[in-house]
Amino acid sequence: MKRAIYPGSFDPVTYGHLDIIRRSAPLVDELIIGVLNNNAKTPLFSVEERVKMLNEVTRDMTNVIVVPFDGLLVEFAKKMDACMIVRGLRAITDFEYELQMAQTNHKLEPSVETVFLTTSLEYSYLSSTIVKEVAFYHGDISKFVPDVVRERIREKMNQKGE
Ligand code: COD
Repeated sequence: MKRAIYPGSFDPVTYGHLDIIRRSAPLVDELIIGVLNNNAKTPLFSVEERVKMLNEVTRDMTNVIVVPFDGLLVEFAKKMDACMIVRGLRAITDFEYELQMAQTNHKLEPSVETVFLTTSLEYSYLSSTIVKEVAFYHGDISKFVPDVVRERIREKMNQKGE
């Protein structure tokens, strides 16, 4: 069985992430969305909340599962018996970090390859950070995230008293 990991923070999942998920899932037997738990940055959503949202928005995709992980990505890939890491590339600004990460991961675990999908034009500007910033200032984020995610962001901002 050919398994790939699509790892990330997904804080929260956006239409840009979903586009990569939809395009990479048919390339493998199973796509595991790996949600980083021990993020150095303080996330807006807990790992449980991020996993739940991802499960909701990928419900129609039969070969996609969502799994939280801690520690090194390559260790997680080995544990899940995955041979591939999928990453999305937006602009040249992503490239340096992605190259460094792919090369480090390959040095750590040569049996795991990183493959890149370039962003679809309509999502090339989109990031979780931008979504949170627009939401913080009460802007319309309906073009950036699915309805269920929009609702969770609204609830979260209300809880925080914004
Ligand atoms: N279009 C296309 N792709 C997109 C878009 C978009 N609009 N938005 C995001 N993406 C892609 C990103 O480029 C990335 O490939 C993926 O979606 C996930 O993005 P994020 O921002 O949610 O997640 P990241 O980039 O913060 O995830 C970083 C990891 C969690 C993968 C990384 O920190 C990690 O592996 N940590 C574990 C520790 C480890 O092994 N470190 C050593 C690595 S060198």
